[in-house]
Amino acid sequence: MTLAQQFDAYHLWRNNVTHLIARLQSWLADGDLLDSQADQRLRRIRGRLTEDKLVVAFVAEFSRGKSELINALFFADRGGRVLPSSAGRTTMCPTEISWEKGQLPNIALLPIETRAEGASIAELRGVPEAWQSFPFDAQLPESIAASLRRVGEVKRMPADAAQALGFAVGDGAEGSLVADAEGLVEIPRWRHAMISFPHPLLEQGLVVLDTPGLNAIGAEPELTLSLLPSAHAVLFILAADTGVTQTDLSIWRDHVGNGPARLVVLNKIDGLWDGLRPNSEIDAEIGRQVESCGRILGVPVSSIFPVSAQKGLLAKITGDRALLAKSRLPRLEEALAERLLPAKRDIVAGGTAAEALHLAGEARQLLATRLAAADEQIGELTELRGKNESVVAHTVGRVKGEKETYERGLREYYAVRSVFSQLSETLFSHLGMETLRSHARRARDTMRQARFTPQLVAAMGELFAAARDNLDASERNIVEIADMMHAMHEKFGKAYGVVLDPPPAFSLVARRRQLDELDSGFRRQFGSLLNLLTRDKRTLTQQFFETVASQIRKTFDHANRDAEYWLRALMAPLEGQVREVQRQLKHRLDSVRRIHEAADSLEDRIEELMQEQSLLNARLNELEELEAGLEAALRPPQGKPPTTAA
Ligand SMILES: Nc1nc2c(ncn2[C@@H]2O[C@H](COP(=O)(O)OP(=O)(O)OP(=O)(O)O)[C@@H](O)[C@H]2O)c(=O)[nH]1
Ligand SMILES: [Mg+2]
Repeated sequence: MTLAQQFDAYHLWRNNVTHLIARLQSWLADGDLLDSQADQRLRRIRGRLTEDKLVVAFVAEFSRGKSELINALFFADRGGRVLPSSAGRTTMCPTEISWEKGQLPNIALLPIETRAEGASIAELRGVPEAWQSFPFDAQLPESIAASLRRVGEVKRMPADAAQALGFAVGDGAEGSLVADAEGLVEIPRWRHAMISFPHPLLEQGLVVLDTPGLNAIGAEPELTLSLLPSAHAVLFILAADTGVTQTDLSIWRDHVGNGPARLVVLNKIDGLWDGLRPNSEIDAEIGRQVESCGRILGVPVSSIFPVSAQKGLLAKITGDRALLAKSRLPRLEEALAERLLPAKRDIVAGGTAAEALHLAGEARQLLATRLAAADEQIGELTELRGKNESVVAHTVGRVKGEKETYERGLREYYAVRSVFSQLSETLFSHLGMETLRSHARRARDTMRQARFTPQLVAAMGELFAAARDNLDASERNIVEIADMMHAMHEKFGKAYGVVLDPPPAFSLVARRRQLDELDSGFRRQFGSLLNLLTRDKRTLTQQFFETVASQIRKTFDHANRDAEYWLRALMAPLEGQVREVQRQLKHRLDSVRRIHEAADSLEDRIEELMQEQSLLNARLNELEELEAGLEAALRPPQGKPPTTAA
């Protein structure tokens, strides 16, 4: 399937899931089974389903053909180049291309000077005044080209001013900038570009992230520590004419790594089409190059895609099918589609499945309790048929006794609930944003006073250590809470014959791993950059620090949300059942009392209960059908094992 077809299939699936969840939501509301928290939860799930984006990032040393590949993969239908692509350095700043209906086609650029202000790109996204915006006419290729060329704009400034913005100035080694005779260096004019470009794939939620070559990559920690790690797929591009150079290798190691959704592209294979050798020989040579790249990067050859972006683009524009096949672009397209969308589907399905099905399960348990109570009452009342007044009085006494015993038993439940609240509070004190903020404040102060690199790194190390300690302490809390609730579920279930699904498992392992990845990414990147900088490490250090701190914040934020959801999922079913059993006992007592007082006829009451019974059975069937629909939609497509995505 092509990317466009995969996108269509994904959207069909997503609309189906959204529709099923909406049905579940209204069904729960109709049956009075939806509390406000659960309602909010379902709303959020639906919001998440409609808003989701898919980010594909292109990373490489300069001039490997990133921009050309983007043009060939996504924009060939425009009949020419959309992104500028030329020899030497072309793209000077990270460039995000996306589209939302109703926008005007334009390019918004963030001046490089904003680096000195300490605000992150993420923060500045919400500040339109910080950006310079240039609209273009998406129907006119010249208008598009003229506006998009701005991503390549540079400016000259004194070396120390450039250093104050976090650029490395040196002898040109490892991408450091070299000052000219007047002491000026050339730096990118913009820090980040956001292009709004009307396009069907972009409208479906695709976001393309083009990046500049090495030195500009490394100098924007937010790109490398935040944008790239969160991309759904990263394409790393090599060129057949250069092979894997030292800088390619360091970009690969520092910024791409080998997460599951990483694809390696060996571009410019047309350089080998010399017109003299037979195709078989050329193919063999491409095969050898692919193998050698695989060996050096440590990836299987099946993840390496030899292509010619330029010929692929040309072939698409001129409709030359033979050339397109020869460019091998279609295979890359397929691989991208196959890895990207199923992976995305699994992530979305995973999150959605757990939450929506859990809520449905809670409702099912409540209905089951109601049904069991109706059954029991029918039995109880049927026994009273033809019995005298004293037997009825005896039954009233028995139900009353049961109700009192139950209410006494609830004391234990209230005690557990209060311990639960205390433990939850402790959990949030470890996981809380306030704690994290105070760690960050301390680390920031230490960094300000630090004068040498090891001190800087140590201060960051302390922040990571503090964050880890908090996750560990939270994990211990989680185990304690889980044990207690497990016992409570079991006890309650046994005592009242109520069937409760086992409480959901929860752990912070994934968050812990995020933290570890951030830590090692930071160490690698910060370490190699600091070696480059001879003086004025302040701006860069500050940028690194703020990026890391905000990523840790994000991790904790997620952990908090997960924990909140988990605690609710632990307590809500129990709470619901406690109330339900209480209500049922009250009903039973009321109805035998009324029969005793001859206010109601026994037969009428039995008839009523039987109607309720069949209504509950019908509702349970409806719910089961809804659950089955959701489960089927959320199961991975047949024949394909679930993908693990980055
Ligand atoms: N022969 C050949 N040249 C290519 C191919 N792909 C790109 N190029 C050329 O390589 C040069 C660099 O391409 P770009 O797309 O600008 O490379 P980039 O990776 O975006 O480079 P920066 O933006 O500078 O980081 C341009 O002159 C392209 O025309 C290809 O498949 N074959
Ligand atoms: Mg480029």
